[in-house]
Amino acid sequence: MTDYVTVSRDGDIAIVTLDNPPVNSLSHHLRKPLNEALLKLRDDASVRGVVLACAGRTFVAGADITEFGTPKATASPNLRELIVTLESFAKPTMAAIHGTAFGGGLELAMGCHFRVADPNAKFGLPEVKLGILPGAGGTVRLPRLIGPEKALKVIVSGNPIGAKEALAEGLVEAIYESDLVANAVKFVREKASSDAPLIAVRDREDRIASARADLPGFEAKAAELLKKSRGLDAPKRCVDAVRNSVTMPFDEALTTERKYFVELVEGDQSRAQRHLFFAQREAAKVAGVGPDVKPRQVKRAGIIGAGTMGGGIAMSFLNGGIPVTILEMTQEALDRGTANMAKNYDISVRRGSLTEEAKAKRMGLLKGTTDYADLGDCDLIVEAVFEEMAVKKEVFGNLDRVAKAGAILASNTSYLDVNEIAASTSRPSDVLGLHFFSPANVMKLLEIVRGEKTAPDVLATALDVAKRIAKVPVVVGVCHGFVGNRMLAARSAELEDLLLEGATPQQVDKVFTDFGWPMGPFAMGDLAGLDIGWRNRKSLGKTAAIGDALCEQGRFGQKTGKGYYIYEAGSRTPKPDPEVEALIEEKAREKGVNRREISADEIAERTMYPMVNEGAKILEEGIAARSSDVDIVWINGYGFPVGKGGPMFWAELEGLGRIVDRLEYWHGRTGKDVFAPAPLLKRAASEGTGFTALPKGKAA
Ligand code: T1G
Repeated sequence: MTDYVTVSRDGDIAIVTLDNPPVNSLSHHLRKPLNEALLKLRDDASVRGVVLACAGRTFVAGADITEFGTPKATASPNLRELIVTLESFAKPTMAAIHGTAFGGGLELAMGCHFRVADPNAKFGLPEVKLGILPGAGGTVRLPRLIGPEKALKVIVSGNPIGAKEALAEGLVEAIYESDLVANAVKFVREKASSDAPLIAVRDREDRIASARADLPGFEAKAAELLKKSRGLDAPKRCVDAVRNSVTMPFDEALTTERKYFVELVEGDQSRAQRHLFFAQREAAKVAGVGPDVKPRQVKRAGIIGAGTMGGGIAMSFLNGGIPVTILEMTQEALDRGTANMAKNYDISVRRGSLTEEAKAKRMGLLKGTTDYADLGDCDLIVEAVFEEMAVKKEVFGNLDRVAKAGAILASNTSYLDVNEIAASTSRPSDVLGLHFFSPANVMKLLEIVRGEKTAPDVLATALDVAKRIAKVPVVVGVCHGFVGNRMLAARSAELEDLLLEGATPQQVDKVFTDFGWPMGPFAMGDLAGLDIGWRNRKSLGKTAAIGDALCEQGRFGQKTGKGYYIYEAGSRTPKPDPEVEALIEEKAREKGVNRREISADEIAERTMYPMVNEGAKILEEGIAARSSDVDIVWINGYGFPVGKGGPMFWAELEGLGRIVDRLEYWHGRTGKDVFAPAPLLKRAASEGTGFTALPKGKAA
């Protein structure tokens, strides 16, 4: 039990220290004593100023999200009442900020007259990422401190700004390299002795007045920011609330902000996004890999293969500050690969998201070689070679020979059996899969494939490295395609037949984009390259009448200017192609398929429901430990719309009973296995428990 709030004195200045591990979130058990302490200090004539600080690793990181949906969230004193108490002070108040002043934490700090910070502090209002908006005055106070346009960017993106930017924009008064609280006390004492009037943030109008003069500029900025948040309600409400801070009196804007907050927090989108917040943290908690299992040290990584995947994986490590030795078979391939990596960094520099010196620093951590022996000092080696078992086994044979004792050997395979790869070495307990998603330096998901013999500390090391290279890890078991690609196969199984039976590529893709996917399966195929699937089918002795015909005509997608769609010179925008529709009709005739009108519901039922069904089978087999792990895979690896919480969370919203009924209908009509409802899905539907109530498994 900690003292959540302690009050100490430095002469005539009071220091109020909050202590609510792990991130000082504003739980009710913290709010109550804090409000009581502040009221006492406000009326204590011996106190001439107050500094608000936090113990532990960070200033207040926000409201306590675990209280949402419970009476505690709004129990008095709520956060808005706390801020009113702060703003009723006639003496200077200051927040001394270290770590991350996020959400309600930043709102609390803006209830103070002043804010100071340490150089590494971060400031943000990430509520939009939880499907809500700042609900304690953030949308009306932040514009008064840094201007509505800047505030709009912070609130709509949900991304933090650093201390330097906060100082430059006027969010903080000073940055102190050391002795943050002592310097804050000095600052407050000077203010208490000054004749200058104390102006609460709510009463600062200068930044608002100038914005009022240029509302069209504000609207243009808002429209630009909203482009990236298709289908989500919260970003739009964030814009409305910041606009209100400019066009409405403070109290009216504050009341309206509250109305928006209540509307959003009770909606499915926010429930979905809050589910994902905790699901991502849950996914990093792996059975048998508790805090007692220490990760191995990874000072240097080895990457085998400098192609698209190998180069992207190498960049992920370099971005995390981990030195890399990258190996190719020939100097020419090595030079081409490293040149591609430099080119990718140049694009980021041109975009302004990377500085030249940061690029140079990262490339300076890279060593290239064509000699396996040079991998001898690597602590972790990831192969990204051709997706063929024989090739993988040859590579691991070489690694077994040259890698030092204790080095972790990882395969980036998308489908193949990691146990079989591990068995081809003398050190199977040091082997696992690290499945990155293309482009590997961009996509957040990392499927950590746990082999039967993978040692716990090897998994702990993979989880630790994932955090260092800013990936979102999910531990999965061994099966064809693990979690993501196995479910993708189920989602794709009906695509050819849907075209033959009457749908067009653009009609199917529209069902997906209307659902919130960034693009539909056919546009995605054209982007990735249809020849990949074609080669995969041929290796498995499978055929796809339309997909094969397109590839036989050299229509591989965007890279050839034609695939399911046409891509006019240099454009990446898919345009429907009458030739493709004629090809589909011809193939349907050849197969004696009578084409018919196909509804959007049918398309969804024959693609997304089998995907959920496969997810249930994956849970049954223990390939994923939790349904929320499956959600995290799809959000971070395939662009599943965050407002729907991932396939398993969405399925519960959709109704598991309805999904079972429709799967049974299509199974009866077609006899196809992909529609046979998984027993676990039927049980979750009949017991009405949903997936989340099922016992938590351990990824096999
Ligand atoms: N409430 C409850 N628990 C939280 C929490 C929060 N706000 N933030 C983190 N945790 C838990 C988290 O689940 C994990 O628990 C542990 O703390 C460590 O977190 C009115 C309504 C601060 C940058 O959205 O961004 O304020 O797994 O693993 O990587 O307008 O946590 O250990 O049991 O993430 O060092 C707005 C969310 C809330 C910030 C630290 N604030 N948190 O990252 O640790 S809404 C946020 C973060 C709000 C107001 C509105 C990060 C972090 P466990 P962690 P980390």
